[in-house]
Amino acid sequence: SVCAEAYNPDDDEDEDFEPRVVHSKSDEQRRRLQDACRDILLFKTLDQEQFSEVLDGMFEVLVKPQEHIINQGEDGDNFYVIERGVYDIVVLIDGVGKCVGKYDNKGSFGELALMYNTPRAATIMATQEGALWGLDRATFHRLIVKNNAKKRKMYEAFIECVPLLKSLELSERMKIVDVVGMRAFKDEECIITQTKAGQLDNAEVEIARCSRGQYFGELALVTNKPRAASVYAVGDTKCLVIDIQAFERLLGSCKEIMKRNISQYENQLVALFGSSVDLKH
Ligand code: 1OR
Repeated sequence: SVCAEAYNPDDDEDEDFEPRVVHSKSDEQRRRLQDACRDILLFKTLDQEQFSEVLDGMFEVLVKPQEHIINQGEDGDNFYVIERGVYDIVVLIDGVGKCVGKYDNKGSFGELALMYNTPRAATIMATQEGALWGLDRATFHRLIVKNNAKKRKMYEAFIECVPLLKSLELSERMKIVDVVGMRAFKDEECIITQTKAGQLDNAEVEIARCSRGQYFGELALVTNKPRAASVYAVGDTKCLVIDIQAFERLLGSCKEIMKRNISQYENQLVALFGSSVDLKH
């Protein structure tokens, strides 16, 4: 007889018997690696043991100007965390390579082909000398992709009730869950700092409070302008965090909804200060 069973990643034990890859490192290398990985969102939901296995599995890669670390269309071999250097993100549009963004001395790339078994979605090119930390496909799969199944279970219900994400399909929402990290903030901790270019350092005024299911931090990403407000935790809080490239990739279709909110922000400012600040231009 034939028995149909739902896929359970925990049953998929084969690769657990694969030998663990350990690339030995000097204390100094390990310290640099740990620094580079501190803010990597994909690692933010791993437990300590998993995280230290990830660090064991990583190896240093030095790159030269113009070097292609990843070529669009190829199969995925490694995931990369940036230690230093500037990298262009180049995507073929109508057959022509176009630079659609860059990584500036921080961040990570190369997760998509490994997570979804797809060809590389972009070319990543070093614009100067740099250093990366690579993680091979099998280790990435064993530690990160498997953890994603747990993440989906944990955050699915929450993401369902975020109004901004209502317009997305389930599969799109799950892709967001795959790349978010969780960050906890203590009461009064500063989450975002307003950029005050050449202005008088005025006293801060509370203009709004966000709670469960709401979002902040999108304005600077939508308008490419400096941070327009500071954000502080009220009580101990937990936030799901998405990085800018994933934001562009996954929430591009939500930008129109977010833009509508900008006029609301402007109205709030008028109500408070009697004058408008142009947030959009
Ligand atoms: P990968 O394994 O597909 C290329 O190899 C990597 O570039 C990819 O994983 C991401 O980590 C990274 N679209 C697709 N991939 C991107 C993008 C991107 N940005 C970075 N990567 N877009 C640009 C968003 C700023 C959308 C372009 C249409």
